[in-house]
Amino acid sequence: MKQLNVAIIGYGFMGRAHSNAYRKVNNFFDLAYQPVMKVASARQADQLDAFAANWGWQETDTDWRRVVERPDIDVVDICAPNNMHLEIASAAAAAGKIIACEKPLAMDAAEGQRLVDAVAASGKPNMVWFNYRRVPAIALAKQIVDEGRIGRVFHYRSRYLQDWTISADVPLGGNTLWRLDKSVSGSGVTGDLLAHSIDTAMWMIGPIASVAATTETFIKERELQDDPGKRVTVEIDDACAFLARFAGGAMATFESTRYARGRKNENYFEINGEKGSVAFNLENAHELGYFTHDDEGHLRGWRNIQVWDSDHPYMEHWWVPGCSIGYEHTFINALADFLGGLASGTKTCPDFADAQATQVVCDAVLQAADERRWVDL
Ligand code: SOE
Repeated sequence: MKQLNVAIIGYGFMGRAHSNAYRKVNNFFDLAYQPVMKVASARQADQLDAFAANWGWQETDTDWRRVVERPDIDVVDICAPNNMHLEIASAAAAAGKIIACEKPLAMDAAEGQRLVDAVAASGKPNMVWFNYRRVPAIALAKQIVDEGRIGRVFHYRSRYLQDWTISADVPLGGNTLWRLDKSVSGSGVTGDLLAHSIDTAMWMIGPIASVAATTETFIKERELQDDPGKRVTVEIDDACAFLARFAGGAMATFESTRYARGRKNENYFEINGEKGSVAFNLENAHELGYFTHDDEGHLRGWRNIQVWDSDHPYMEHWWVPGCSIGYEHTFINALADFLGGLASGTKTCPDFADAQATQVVCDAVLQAADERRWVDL
């Protein structure tokens, strides 16, 4: 196996999810490459050291610039907050590194385009961790659509619902709540959650041609996490709903909020075609709903496919049939695809250009909401 030295920048939720993937990927997938967890970088030395010790990163460095310049580093993995993606990924591209970047690609499409140009100039492989493409049931939905089993698509229906910001006492900013600070996140649910939905939708049925949207910020002021007592205006979209028309002719609805009491991470979509439909909900991640009109009339009905057999996407790499896999495995599957692509020289994961297409839609959605009109892409 060829070794690939990895540097990870950031140690939050995604830092942990990616670290777990680097640790396990060669245990489950037969690959030509083996990632070596060389160095972890973040600003706060004590927390960084604890993170590195827990996950097995060999070294730490609080200066990401020094890390990115190291000649022994092959891959730079960016898990830092969104407002740092541009600077870190640009430096990594200039240093000729392979880049794996968390979603969304950037703060907005202007930044995203600069990153697409930077990786094009470097010519090195790159990917963005839209991990939900690697949920076996979502990959199976894609297979069913690609096999033509649902036929011409009329409708795409999507919602991504959470409830963790309902309390007005949740502060904003700092290490853990930067997603609520627009200057760090770029946007609210649009960039954070709808980016997943848009990526999945365009992967399934092609590009989005136009959007009309509405957004809301329910809690207008919050206390700063790092400066208790100081209150600031909340600028992110707490909720967003948009209509879309796909270039292929399908119409769509997308909804996202962090104010759906009881919904923790409901990432749902349904696709209705001429011959059939598929439906998926991340809260029952090992199941895929499938309806086919091809069945004989008296047998017609929604099937609930348990996606845990070895002929389902990814599942031959995991346990015996009937043993489902979970959230963390989607990152391992994504990494396995990426490493497989590096070995074969083929693109296997959403790359910066794909993520930029999503970023452009996110920008158009926010513009449509601001200007209360349809925006063409
Ligand atoms: C937000 O709560 C969040 O962690 C997103 O940032 C992730 O991308 C999503 O997968 C789960 O929810």
